[in-house]
Amino acid sequence: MDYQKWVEIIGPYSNAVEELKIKFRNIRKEYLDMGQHSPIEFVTGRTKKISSIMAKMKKLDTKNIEEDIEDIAGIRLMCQFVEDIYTIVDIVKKRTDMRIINEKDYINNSKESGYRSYHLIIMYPINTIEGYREVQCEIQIRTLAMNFWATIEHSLKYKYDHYIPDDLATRLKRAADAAFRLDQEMGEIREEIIKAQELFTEKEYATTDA
Ligand code: 0O2
Repeated sequence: MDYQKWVEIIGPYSNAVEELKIKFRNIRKEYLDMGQHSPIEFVTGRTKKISSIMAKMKKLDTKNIEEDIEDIAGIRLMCQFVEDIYTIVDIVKKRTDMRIINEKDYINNSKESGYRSYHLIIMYPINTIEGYREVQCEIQIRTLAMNFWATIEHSLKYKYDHYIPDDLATRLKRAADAAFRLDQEMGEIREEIIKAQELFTEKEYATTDA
């Protein structure tokens, strides 16, 4: 397939990513405007690289890009607390502008590697000059600790071409469990942290006004 064809395939997914980034950032803004803790700390998004799409097609032994590659459009939502992840899932479930077609709970069922995240596969409607259609998009929801671990593990996977040596993999697994214990500890003092953050924000405004 030539480059122009790839650009045409990826274009609608790129539109979806841009729109979804704005929508999730607005959810954060709404919470902050109401003086409340936001379950979304920050939002990132990307379209999958052509080389990664091709590698995944090979892995899945498919030629059907649009149906079988779920994460051409990918959104990542980072949270402070594990509880926030489920709040976001509920928010997405209630929205009328996106439709969940699959859910993967890698928090209660962590992957062999130690990977934890909550994945939602959604169908998202877009309007292009060619008309209306829906595109698949993967939303990964994770805590800051889960994100720290996944980012590091991802670069190691890249370095070792997906075959991380056993001793390193064991250490990574231990690190993933430690990150999860950190999340659990933070979860225990969640209310205390949120109150402190609210105070901190008020103080910041007071300083700005002065
Ligand atoms: P990239 O480079 O991030 O795009 P499966 O075959 O069922 O195990 P599948 O179908 O790829 O996996 O879906 P899954 O498990 O929901 O994973 C989709 C994405 O989740 C991955 O995309 C990663 O972004 C992330 N992910 C899943 N497992 C791991 C893991 O062990 N470590 C890290 N760091 N990320 C993970 P890609 O296309 O694999 O990679």
